[in-house]
Amino acid sequence: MNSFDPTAADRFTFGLWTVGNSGRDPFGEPVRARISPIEIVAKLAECGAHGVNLHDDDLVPPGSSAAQRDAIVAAFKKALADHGLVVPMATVNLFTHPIFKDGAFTANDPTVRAFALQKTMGAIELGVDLGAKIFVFWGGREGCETDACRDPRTAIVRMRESLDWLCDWTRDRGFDLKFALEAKPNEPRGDLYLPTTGHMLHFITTLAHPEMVGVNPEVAHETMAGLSFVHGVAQAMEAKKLFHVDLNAQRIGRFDQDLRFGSEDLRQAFLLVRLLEGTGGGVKYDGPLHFDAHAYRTEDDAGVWEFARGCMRTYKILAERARAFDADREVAALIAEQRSTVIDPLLAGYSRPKATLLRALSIDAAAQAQRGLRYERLDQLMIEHLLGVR
Ligand code: GLT
Ligand code: MN
Ligand code: MN
Repeated sequence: MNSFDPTAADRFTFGLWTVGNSGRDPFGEPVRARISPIEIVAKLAECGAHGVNLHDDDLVPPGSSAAQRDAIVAAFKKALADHGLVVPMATVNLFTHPIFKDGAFTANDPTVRAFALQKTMGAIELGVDLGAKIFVFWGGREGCETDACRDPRTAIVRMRESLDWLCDWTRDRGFDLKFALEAKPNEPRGDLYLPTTGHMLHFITTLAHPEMVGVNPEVAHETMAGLSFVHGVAQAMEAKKLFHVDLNAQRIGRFDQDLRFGSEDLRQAFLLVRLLEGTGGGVKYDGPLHFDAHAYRTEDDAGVWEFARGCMRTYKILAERARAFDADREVAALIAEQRSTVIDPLLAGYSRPKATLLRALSIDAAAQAQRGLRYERLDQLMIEHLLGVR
């Protein structure tokens, strides 16, 4: 074992649906046989993961009787205990069943919305039973192909009604659970409502219990829209709303690829790990590090576990590279921002005397504009750390 091999202390988690992905896509049938949840638990523990997350339907097949459900859950709990794995997060599948073809919480038909709430309450109970402290909402069908079908404002109102309802119900049941909202710009719907982490962060401020609700940003989702994932995560952290994070890799302009963490855009992956680990300063993220990704369709079962180990090792290698980067004196000197004991205090917090002083400041804009900021050197140093030559 070397220092990049994962251990439970690293807080790495995978979903049953991730390592359990059978390689089915819109153009092709599965290429791998189903791996049972119990086998997944054993294998993840062997690979050094800390936890496993699930949708209600990943563990308990829809249509199971209460007795079947209880037997499945008991066997799963035993496997968790035998292998020392935990379930930090649970979620609900509100996208596979055809009833959700027009959405779940935002569907026009109130019967569908009622079914979505019923299903979510069952999934919350299952998650709490397994010890989950975070419940993720990914509204895969909460969108449309034609905006003629529904006023998009109505969709937002329905989303709020559903989340408020579920927050109140969760409180009423006395569950110790937080909600994390996951944004995605499109796919499977033409457009999804609340398409980015920023949209979600504002939406949360309009809820009845905003303190219960945060975000679960996913690398692939922000990147699909061509946005900076690092900026989205940073905004969530600054707002103390990063409750969970979905790590994977993605190329801009493609379908949701959910690739092995760090396998595309290493530079963004490095900056993300640096942000989460706080090596450059600021508060470190201490929640679960979840890989919402799956192995290439070319792989057999051995390739799946190779994929899982790869996600975790790359995260740890990048964390080590980030520490080295931020411990580099030349880097620190280049990053040190300019400070002024005269100007800085004028800019923070308005007062009339400050406004007078600020307006009277003599600033040589031309001289200021001519200063080179040496970010080329800084970025090259980052690349050299990333490439392991410094
Ligand atoms: C689905 C989706 C993910 C979500 C999962 C949780 S399900 O795989 O693509 O981004 O996080 O519902
Ligand atoms: Mn996700
Ligand atoms: Mn995805």
